[in-house]
Parts: sequence; C-alpha cells; structure tokens
Amino acid sequence: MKIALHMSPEAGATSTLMKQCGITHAVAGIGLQPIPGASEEEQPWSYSSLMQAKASYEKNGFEMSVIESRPPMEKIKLGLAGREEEIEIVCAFLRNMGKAGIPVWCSAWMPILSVLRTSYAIPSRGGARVSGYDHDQLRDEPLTEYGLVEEEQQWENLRYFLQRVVPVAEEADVKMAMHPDDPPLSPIRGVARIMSSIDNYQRMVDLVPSPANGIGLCQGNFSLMTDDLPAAIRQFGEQKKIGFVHLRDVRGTPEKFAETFHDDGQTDLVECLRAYRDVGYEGVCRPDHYPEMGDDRFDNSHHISQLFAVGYLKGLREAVYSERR
Ligand SMILES: [Mn+2]
Repeated sequence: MKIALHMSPEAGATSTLMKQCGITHAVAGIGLQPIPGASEEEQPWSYSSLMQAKASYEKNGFEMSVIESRPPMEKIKLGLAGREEEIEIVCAFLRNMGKAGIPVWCSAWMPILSVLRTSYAIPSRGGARVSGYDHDQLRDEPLTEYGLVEEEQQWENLRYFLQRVVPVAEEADVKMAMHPDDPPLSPIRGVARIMSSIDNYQRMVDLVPSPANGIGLCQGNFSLMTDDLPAAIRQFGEQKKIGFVHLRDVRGTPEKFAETFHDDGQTDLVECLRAYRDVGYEGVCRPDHYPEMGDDRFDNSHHISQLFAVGYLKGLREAVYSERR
C-alpha cells in the first residue's frame, strides 16, 4: 500500500513537508470546471492539461497517482437534459488520463447535497477541533428545489452513467474508485444517497462488472456502514474492487458523528491494514480530514495534523507489513 497526500501541482509547504516525510505519491485535486469558449485542448481535462499537471507534480518529486476532482456531473446524477454532454467530458477525461498514465480516478455520486457537516468546531483531544454531523440539525429542513429524489431513480441514473463510462475507463486502463456518500445516510432533505451501505456498494460493482468499476474506500464513511470494516475490506479486496483508500476515522453513527485523530477513532486500523495487506491491495491510500491542531485552520492549512497523520500511518504500515504470518 502506498501512502499519498492530497496536494496541488504547485510547490508549497505541503509538498516540501511531505517530501521530507518520504512521501512520493500525490493525489491530485485539480480544477476540472469547463472553461467557456476554450478549445478542447485548453480544457482542464485535455491530454496536454493533464500532462502539464503531471509534470508539475514530478518536478516537485511526486508521482500523480490519483485524480480526486471531477468534472461537472450533476445532470448525470439527476438524469437531466445535458447529461450526454457531461458524459462526453467524463469519457474524454478518462481517455486522456489513460494516455497520460494516471491510473485512478476517485469518482463520487452524492447529488445536490454533497459532503455535509453541521460543525467544524467540535472539541477533540487536547483542545484540537474536529468536524462532525448531527442529523437532528437537518431532519426538519425542507426538501431541496429538486423535490423528492428517489432511490431507484438514482440507481437508474447511475446505471446509465456506468454503462457508458466504465467501458471507456477499462479501454483506457483507468480504475474508477467511487467515493461514498458523506455522511452515509439516506435520504437527506428528500435526496436519496445510494452510496451509503455495503450492500449498495456490492450492487454498484455488480451493476457493470469490470476491473475498472471499483471503490474509493473512504474509511470514515465505511466505518459508519458496518461494525466490521476489516471484513468489508476483505469482501471488496478479494474481488479486486478497491481502487483507492481514504484513511480517516470517526466516532458515532451516520446520524451523529465527530471526526477523530487517526489513532483515536472507533475503527481497528491495525486490522484494516492487515486486511489490505492480505488481499494484496497495492494502490494508494491517503489520510483524509484532519483535526485542527495548533495553528492549523480548516480553511487554509493542516500542516501539523498532516505530519501527525502521515507519521502515524507510516509506522502502522511498517508494523503490519513486517509481521510474521
Ligand atoms: Mn473521504
């Protein structure tokens, strides 16, 4: 398992510190919004744009191993007019990723509401602050402007999307890794969130069977879907469906949870790493969602907690991978 950090292509404090920590893989968050009036070549998903980003990462000492941003997909998720154009962009993006030798795209579903938190200032260990979610604060919120967005309609829209893009990803040799709904709770404000359970993940990978149709196993969300996360890792890992991993942790339930330090959550991370090791997972994992430590601030930097997370994960990996079996 390779440990990576989410970072931008430009050199900065994160790239300097991570290089000093011995990290060599980058998860890219690059802008993928269409530029109006630009030529195909100038769009951020073009081969030349991706190669430019890749060259910047390499100049900083990192391999561009995963792209974790997405072009617009809202019409795809809602089955609206215009989804064909969005699908065309996703397909072009996947082909260009393949040509550029970038092996994994972390996709996500989560229509309309995306990632939800109700607080970013929950007191945690030693006065650190973490984010969290409390469904009581959203339970009585009105429906969104889209009204009821039903579960089976979401499955139909997902099937339509996967049937068109998975063959393109497979041909391009790019693995799609679907990130869970965060929180993994459905519905919220009338919007079904289908990537919220282990059974639904199995349904998703079975919908369009392909080595390219995989999972972005964000442990913070998966640990809220099951009491036995190592078993879920083994379930999908044995099918070779894990494309990417987010290592983070929480305490609580899908309805009410707070994020935690990596060593302070409800998950047995040692058993999780044993499961990744045993199924032969050789992809990338990255720490995800950091507490605010010291002078860190959610909106600009997490350098101190990044260092803690990476050091902890490197030690954990070394301990688990060197165990006698
Ligand atoms: Mn995540």
